[in-house]
Amino acid sequence: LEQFKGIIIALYASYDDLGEINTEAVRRLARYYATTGVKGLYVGGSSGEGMLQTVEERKQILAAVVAEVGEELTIIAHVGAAATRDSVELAKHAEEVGAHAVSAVPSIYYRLSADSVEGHWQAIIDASSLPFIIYHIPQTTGFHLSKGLLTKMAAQDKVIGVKISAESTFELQQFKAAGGSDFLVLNGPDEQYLAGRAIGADGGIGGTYGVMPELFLKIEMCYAQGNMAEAQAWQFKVNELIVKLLSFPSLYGACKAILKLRGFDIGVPRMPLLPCTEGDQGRIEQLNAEIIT
Ligand code: HMN
Repeated sequence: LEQFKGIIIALYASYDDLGEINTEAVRRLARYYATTGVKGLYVGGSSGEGMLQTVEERKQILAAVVAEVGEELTIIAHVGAAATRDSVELAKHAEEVGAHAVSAVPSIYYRLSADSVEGHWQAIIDASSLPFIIYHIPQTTGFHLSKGLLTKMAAQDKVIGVKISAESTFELQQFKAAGGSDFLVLNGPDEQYLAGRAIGADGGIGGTYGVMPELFLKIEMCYAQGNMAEAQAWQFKVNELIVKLLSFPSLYGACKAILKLRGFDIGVPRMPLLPCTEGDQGRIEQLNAEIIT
């Protein structure tokens, strides 16, 4: 499980000027991340706009990522979708192209019972021989994963962990305890990376890591060395930056605008997510300067 412990970047989607998938840009960005020292990439999740893409597009992106950096980085394919059959198809594809694990949110839109979500996840788990990481993000899916269901799912060998984007670190600790010592818990809220680690997370998957991987690696390194004061100072710096990132029309629009300044043109987020405007450019440049100093 070591390959899943540490800093895992939730990869942004790369589009061309027409808004179509740009696999060349996907590869360039993934290649760059492979040089930063992070553990892996989480493909097609919230930051990856998987929910705004067709099944074919999601396959294209994942295949490009694995082909480019699959030997160097741990690649987790997020296959969550509204329809179970889409998720099943994506899970099969993830195994075919050589991803290292699959992960999924509960099916979205319908208000679902625990049995229904369990069936959805089980179908995805059964669709491939890859390990599975539950994605718990109740604030967007509306589904609250109970400790009971988590424990039941974790009893299967293939279910190796959970990514928790809920803000309660108490819940994170409870899930870790429920899953047992060899069950991975990955922190979701980047603002609480250090808090998550301190209470039991094995690492994190985050959407803001992609514009400041070095800073998250510093938090992680200081924490691993037992240097809490310095780890905390880095987390505080990161949080100041995140507050600013969240002040733009969309978080991903801001992250993409920042990467563009650094020579990675990955387009703007798809509607309904809002891009940054001309008027935001000055503040984007300022924020980029703050991140890199
Ligand atoms: C993903 O699936 O793309 C991310 O890993 C999800 C991640 O937990 C992010 N949550 C959301 O986007 C809802 C965070 O990284 C989040 O972007 C960050 O904490 C800033 O609030």
